[in-house]
Amino acid sequence: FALIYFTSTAQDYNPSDSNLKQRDWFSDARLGLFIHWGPFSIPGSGEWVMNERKLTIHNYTNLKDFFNPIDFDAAAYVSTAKNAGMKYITLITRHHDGFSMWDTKYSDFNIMNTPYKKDIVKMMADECHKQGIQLYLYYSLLDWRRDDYPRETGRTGKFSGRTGKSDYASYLAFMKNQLTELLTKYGEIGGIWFDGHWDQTQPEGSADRSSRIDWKYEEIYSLIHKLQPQCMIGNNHHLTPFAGEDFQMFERDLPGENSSGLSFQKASDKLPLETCETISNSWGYNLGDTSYKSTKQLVGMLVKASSLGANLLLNIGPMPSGKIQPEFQNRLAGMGAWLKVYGESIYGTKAGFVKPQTWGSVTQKDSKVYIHILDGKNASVLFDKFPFKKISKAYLLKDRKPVKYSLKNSSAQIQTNFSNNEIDNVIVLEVVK
Ligand code: FHN
Repeated sequence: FALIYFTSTAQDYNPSDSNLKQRDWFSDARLGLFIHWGPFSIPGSGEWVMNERKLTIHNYTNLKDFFNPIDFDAAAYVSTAKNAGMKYITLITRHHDGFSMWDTKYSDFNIMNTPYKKDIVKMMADECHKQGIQLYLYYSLLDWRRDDYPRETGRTGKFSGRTGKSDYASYLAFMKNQLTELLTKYGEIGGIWFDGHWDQTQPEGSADRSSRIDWKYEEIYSLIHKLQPQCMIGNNHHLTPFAGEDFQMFERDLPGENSSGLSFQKASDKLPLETCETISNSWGYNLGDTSYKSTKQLVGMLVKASSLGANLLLNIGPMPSGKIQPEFQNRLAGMGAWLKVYGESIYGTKAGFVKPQTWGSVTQKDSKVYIHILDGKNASVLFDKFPFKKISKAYLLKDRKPVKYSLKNSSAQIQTNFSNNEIDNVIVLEVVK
C-alpha cells in the first residue's frame, strides 16, 4: 500500500478565510499611499539613479553615510495618508538598489548603518497599527548590488562592480530570510508588493514572455502565507497573475489598458485589482520633475480606477530629509477634502456597468449607481443599454438636489448641464434591478 503525501504549494493554494477577508477589505479600500523613499532620494534624480548614472557599487554604497532624514515623522506620514482618505500605505522596504529600510541581519546595506540608525519599517508599522491604517510592504526581487543575484549584465562593467558568480539558491535563501524578518517583527502586514520580476523576462518584442530563471515563487509565496495567512501577495510582473497571488496590479495603467506599454496582462475577474500612479512623473524624489498632476486629475484617476473595480495606489517620493514636499501635501489634502464629501461614491463600490467614457465614469453600490461627471461639457449623458428596470430617484450627491432623467425602452438619459467648477459632479441614481 502506498502513502500519498500532500504538500501545500502555490499551485494548489487555497486562500485562508483571513486572506479572503483581507481581499474584501482591500477591494473596498480603493485608495492607498505608495512611498518610494531611501538613500536613492539623496541625489534628487529618482530611484533609478544608480543604474541611470552608471554608478559603481562602491560609490553608490557611500550614499548610506549621508542618509539622515531628521525631518521624518512616521505619525505625520500616517495622518497625511489618513487625511487624504487613504486606507493603506505601501512602503518601499528594499528597492532595486538593495538598501533595506529596516534592521535586517542579512545585509549591512541597511538603515541601522546610516547616521540615522532608526528602523523606518518599525516606526511606520507601529504608527500604522496605532492609527488604524493597513501597511503593505514593497520588496524588490531584483538587486543591482548583490553578487548572487542572477544578472550577468554589468557584472564586470563600470556600472555594477559585481565580481562573484550569480547563485540563485543563495539569493533565494537571502530573500526568504528577509521576508521572514518583515513578517515576524512588525505585526500584521496587509500584503507584500513584489517588483522586478520583469528584469528576467525574455527581451522585449519576443513572443515568449517567460522568465530566464525559475524564481521558485511557490517557495516564497507559501512561506509568506505560512507566516501570515492573511497577507496578500501581489507581483508587478505585468503578466497574468501566477498561482499563489492574492491581488493583481497595473503599473501606470487602468486595468485592461496598456497605455504605458507595461501592462500586457488581462484584468482578473477573481482577484482584487490595483493600479499605481505618481503625482509628478517620478517615483523617487526628483528635483527636476515639476509635472505635478492637479487634484482634479488625481481624483479623475481614482474615479476611473474605481469604475473598473480597482484601487488607486498613489505615490509620493519624499525628500531626503524625510519631508513630504508641499506640492504633494497640497494634492493629498485636496483629495481628502473631496473624499470627505464624495467618499460614499468610491469606498466599497464595484465596477460600473459601463467602462470609463469621455465625460466620466460610473461606480455602483447595492441599489445606487453613481454617475461621475468629470467633464461637464455635455448637456446630458445617454445610456442606450441601461441595465436596470427603474430609476426611483436621481439627485446630486453633494446636496441631494434633484437631477432630471428619463428611462424608456432601456435607454436612460440624465441631464448634466453643469456650469460649475466642481472636480466631479456626482449624480446618484437609486435604481431597481
Ligand atoms: O523599476 C520600478 C520603479 O522604480 C517603481 O518602483 C515602479 C513602481 O511600480 N516599479 C518598477 C517599474 O516597473
